[in-house]
This record gives sequence, C-alpha cells and structure tokens, in this order.
Amino acid sequence: MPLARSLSFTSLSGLEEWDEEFDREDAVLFEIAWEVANKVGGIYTVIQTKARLTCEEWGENYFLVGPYMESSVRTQVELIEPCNATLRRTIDKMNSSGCKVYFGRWLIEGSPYVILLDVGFTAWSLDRWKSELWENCGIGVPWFDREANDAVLFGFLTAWLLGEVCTQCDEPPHIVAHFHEWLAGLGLVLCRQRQLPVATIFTTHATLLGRYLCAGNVDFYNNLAEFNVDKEAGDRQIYHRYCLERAAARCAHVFTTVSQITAIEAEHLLKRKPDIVTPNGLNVKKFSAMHEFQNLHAQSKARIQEFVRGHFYGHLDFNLDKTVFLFIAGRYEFSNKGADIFLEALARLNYLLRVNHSDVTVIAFFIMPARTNNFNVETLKGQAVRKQLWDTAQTVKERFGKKLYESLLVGQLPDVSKMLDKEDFTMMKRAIFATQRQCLPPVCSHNMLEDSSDPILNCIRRIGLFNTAQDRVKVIFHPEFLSSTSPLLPMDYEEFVRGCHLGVFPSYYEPWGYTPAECTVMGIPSVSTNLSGFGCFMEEHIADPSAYGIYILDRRFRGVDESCNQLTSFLFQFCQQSRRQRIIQRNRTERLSDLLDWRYLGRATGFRYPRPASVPPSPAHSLHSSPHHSEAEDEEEPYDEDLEAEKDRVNIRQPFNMPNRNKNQTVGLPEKN
Ligand code: G6P
Ligand code: 1S3
Repeated sequence: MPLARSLSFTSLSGLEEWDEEFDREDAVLFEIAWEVANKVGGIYTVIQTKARLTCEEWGENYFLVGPYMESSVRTQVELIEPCNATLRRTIDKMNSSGCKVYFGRWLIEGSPYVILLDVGFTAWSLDRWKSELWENCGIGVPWFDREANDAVLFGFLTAWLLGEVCTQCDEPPHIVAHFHEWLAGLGLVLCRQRQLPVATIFTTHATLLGRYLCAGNVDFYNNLAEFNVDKEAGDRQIYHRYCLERAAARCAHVFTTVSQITAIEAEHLLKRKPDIVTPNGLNVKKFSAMHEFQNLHAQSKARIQEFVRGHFYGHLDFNLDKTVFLFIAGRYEFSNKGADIFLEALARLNYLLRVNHSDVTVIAFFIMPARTNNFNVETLKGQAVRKQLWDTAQTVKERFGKKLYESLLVGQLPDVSKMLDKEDFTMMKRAIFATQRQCLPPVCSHNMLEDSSDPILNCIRRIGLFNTAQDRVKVIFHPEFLSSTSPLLPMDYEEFVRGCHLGVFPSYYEPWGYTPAECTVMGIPSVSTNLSGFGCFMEEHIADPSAYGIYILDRRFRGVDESCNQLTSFLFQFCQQSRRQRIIQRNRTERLSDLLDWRYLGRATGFRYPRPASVPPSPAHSLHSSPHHSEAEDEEEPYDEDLEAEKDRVNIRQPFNMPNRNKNQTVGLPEKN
C-alpha cells in the first residue's frame, strides 16, 4: 500500500522513503478518535486546532471519524448529505445494515467533514463482536467495563466503515487512516487483521499503564525497564484495555507519540519504539497590533480582580494592585498533574513572603473538575455583597452628582461638607455592615461531594492555607471548568488564563501538556517540568527558557522535596518582579508562539531561541532599561516595549527560516543541560 510522502500534519513527514510514487491528489485521509466533536481532554484540542491546516492540505479528501454524541452534535456539527458518491453508498449500506452513521461538517476552523458513528445504536452487536475479538485476537473484554465496550463498538464500526469505503470505491483507493489513543485503536487492529488496503498510523497521547502507575506511589521513570507489564496491567484490572492499546501500537504501519519522554515510556510499556515523535501544536492567532495581548491581559485581570473583591469581602486587607494570580488547571489527577507539589510550594512561598515582609499577595486558583453539589452559599454571597456595594456606590455617586450639578447651575462652588446627607451615610453604613463576616473567605467555591476525602482539600487542611489575614498566599479551589455563563466567575478559560500572571503545571505524568502551551501563545508565563513533553520540547529549543517566562522544574533528577524547593524559588522570584519586568517577560513569552504553531512545528528540529538581548527579567540581575526607574513608572503604559522587542527580534531567527527536520532524529530521553 503506498504511503504519503509528506503528510506533515498526519505524523508521516520524514518518512519520504516509504513511497516515492505517492500522490496526495489520489489519497484520502481518515483521522479517527473518540474525541472528534466530543470534548473529553487533550486529544480534542489536538484535532480541533490542527483541523484548519489539515483541511488546507487535504481539501475534500480529509474526514474525521468519531462517536455520535447527540448533545455535542446539536451544538457543534451541521449534518449534511455525504459529499461524494463513494461515501454516500458506504453510509447507505451501513445504515441499511443496522447502523446509524451520520455525515456532517464540524463547525470549527476549517469546517472539516465528520463521519459520526452511533455506538449505542449498534450495542446489539456487542456480544458478537466481542466473541470475534476473542477468537481472532485473543482479547477478552469484561462486560462491566463500559469504556472498553464502547471501544469495541467504535473499533468494529470504524473497521466496517473503512472496509466499506474500499469496497465502494471505483478504483483502488489510497487510504491513510490515523487512529488516536487506545479507545480508537481496535479499528486499526481490525483493518490489519482483515487485510484492508489501508495505511495505518497509531498515535498514543499517553499510555494506560503510565497513567495508572504514576498515579500510584511508584518511582516510574527509574523503573521503566523493570515493570512486568502484564502483571501490572492485571493488578490494576486494565489488562484488556492494555491489550487493545498494545495491539494497536504493534499493528500500526507507523507508530507515533507526542514527546520524546512518552516515546521511551511507550518503548518499555507497549514494547514498540515510536517511529517518529510528533509534538502537539496550536492554531496560533497573531494580533495585528503589537500590544493587543497585553491589553487583553489587563482587561481580563480586571475581571478576576472583581471576582476576588467579592470572594474576599470583609477581608480585603491586601492591595489588589500588588496581587499576583497563579493557577493550575486540567484533569483532576492530583499527583500526576502536580497539584500536590504546587500546594506544598505555596505553603513554603507563604512562609517566605511573610518572613520577608513582602507587600505582594498571591492568589492561587485550582481549576480541576471534581464531583460537586453546585456552588456554596458563602461564595455566592460574596459576589452578591460586592454587587450591593457597587450599587450603593453608584446610587450615592448619582445623588452626589445631582447636587454638584445643581450647585454649578446656580453659579456656586459646592460646599463639599453638605454633598453627602444623612441618608447617604445610612445607606453606606448599611452596605459596610453587610460586609462583616464570621468566617474566613472559603478555599473552595463549591460544595464537594467527597469533601472529607478530596486530595486538594485534605492537603490544604494539612498545610493550613485557610485564607487568613496573615496569609500572603490565598487559595481558591474551583472544582468545575470555567464558563462565561457562570454566576460566580463568568469567564471562559481563555479569558481567565489571559488575566492571570503565571500558570503552574508541575506535572509528574504529562506526555505533552497543552496547558502551558496555551499560556505561551497567550503571552502568559508558565511553570512546567522536565517530565512533561512540553517542558522537554521547550528546553530543547530555548537557550534560557526562564528568561522567556518558561520555567522548567526539574522533577527527573531531584527528589520531591528538592523539586518543591525549586518551585518555591521560581514562585518567589516571580513575585519579586516589578510590573515592568512582568510586561517584558510576557512579551518574550508571546514571541515563542511560532514555535508551537502547527504551521511551523515540523521545522523546529535543531533550532534554538537564543538568550534574549534585552534586560533580563530576574529581579536580582535586572538593570532598568531607562534611568530614574521607579515603581510609579511601572504603572504607566510599557512605552519602551517596542524597543525591547526589537532588540530581541534581531537576536531571534523566526522558526520558519529554520533548517529542515533532522532525519536522523533519535528517540531518547533528552539529556539534562
Ligand atoms: C498590560 C497592560 C498594562 C498594564 C499591565 C499590568 O501590559 O498593557 O497597561 O499595566 O498589563 O501588568 P501586571 O503584570 O501588573 O498585571
Ligand atoms: C493527554 O491528555 P491528558 O491531559 O490526559 O493527551 C494530550 C494531547 O496529546 C496531552 O497534552 C496530555 O499530556 C495527555 O494527558
């Protein structure tokens, strides 16, 4: 089967030697994932952000295949007639044989075609397909594992679809099928087992065993070669899932993963070395005006500040202008995502800020979804009190303004002592009395269903970060993804990230890590680790990552306590930066976004961003770029930003001028610098 020569956005670039006769015009690409038009986690972001470019490359020959989820389809997909005769015949045939297959356009950038398979509708075939799987592949799937049952249905349906396309084609088709993650992997295995004329790619975004082992108390990276994989999978009752995953990795013509570190993991746990590493990109949108992203930061920060005013009512004894917003967000995997060491570092930072009599306050947000019973009353009350204070201030202002106006009308300067009357004072006193509270500002915005066993709450209880007046570090756990329709914090995730100062993602298990990448393209500095794909990638491509606001925590060569100290020192340094230094650092961070653009990703090999030429951001070494610098200057607009940017720009070659991909790229743990 001929394979693609330069399918740069489907993991095949660099495999030119596979077939010189391949012609893209004749080829059709199917990309298959459980997260097509169905948001579960990071794979959705991969596919969604890559769609525009893949559509540009493949045009009418690109089809995404996913599960039919009615609620997502209603909001994200326009159902239409199949776009060509082959697909029409294929879908008609399947639908007349007891399936429900839908065709449409996914309403995202690029508007790719989607083929959606209703797995629930074919559940009647589950037992038969499971027997077939057992007979042909020796994989037995237990009845109680719903996710694995879905994987079986989805796998058989995708293999059926691809087989039917081959049958319905007038000429021998050139089909490339790219499968993501174990949930979609069975389709690939069946394609090979049925000997369909389809070139297959399997991308793993995390291994099942890796995720499970890391979440337990295991020294994962030092024992990678030692694990008895079958036993470990069996002990965790995921042996059948593991078999599906490993079979897909082994059967694929091309096996890929998203980072070097996951490539090593896959080699040991799935027993196949990935053919190529394909880092994840983003669909980067550049603003035409240079500082637009800085303005957006200021706007979004103002909205977060409003929320904080409400949340801390009665305890607003800190200066919001000297308050730094940190956040961690993502799937709620307490230790895998590093929430454990973030909390510990916050406790240490709290101590450091206190003993150093710092006037900086830190508010750390934890945005990780957990099971809740909705917002708690105290949190909602905070926003109501803030609103009431605002309304009172507006009413008094209006009355004041009216008196002022009337006084001016009769040609008199107002007597300021009479501008506010008794009624105004009563109204204001009442509003102030309403801000008294008997309790501390809550550390959690919701009523947690598993409050007493929740790992974040238990850690907060242990380290004692209770939002007291003495605490320089305050904590807010928001156990729900953000939404612009929330009555509490009505912002979507992107707006929220823009308004924060630093994203903190000290993950222990993170094959790639979109959260710090998203921060980068929005010009928000972040902390990641040298155990995350993103951290290793940035370490490889930037000479002095922290100068660019990319703090990479060492979790590979240090113990937990040492990593925690390093994180504390990153955070403490960050808190000591002046506003000007933060602005300069954000500019630098934003300048890295090309590196993460799908458009240029493939060309990044061998390229390194040099140290920035302009003033370093570290407060210890920083020289002010203009004389007579004072804190007051920090309050002004960053008037010398262009100059700083220009200095850096001459020093940085843009990624699209970079040398081509190194074909001899090896897969191995990146060396420590
Ligand atoms: C942006 C805005 C500035 C604002 C600054 C605040 O750069 O353009 O007007 O002063 O953000 O930065 P900070 O790091 O203090 O939130
Ligand atoms: C996985 O999602 P996760 O957060 O469970 O896939 C993502 C996309 O490749 C990746 O960024 C992340 O590290 C993995 O862990």
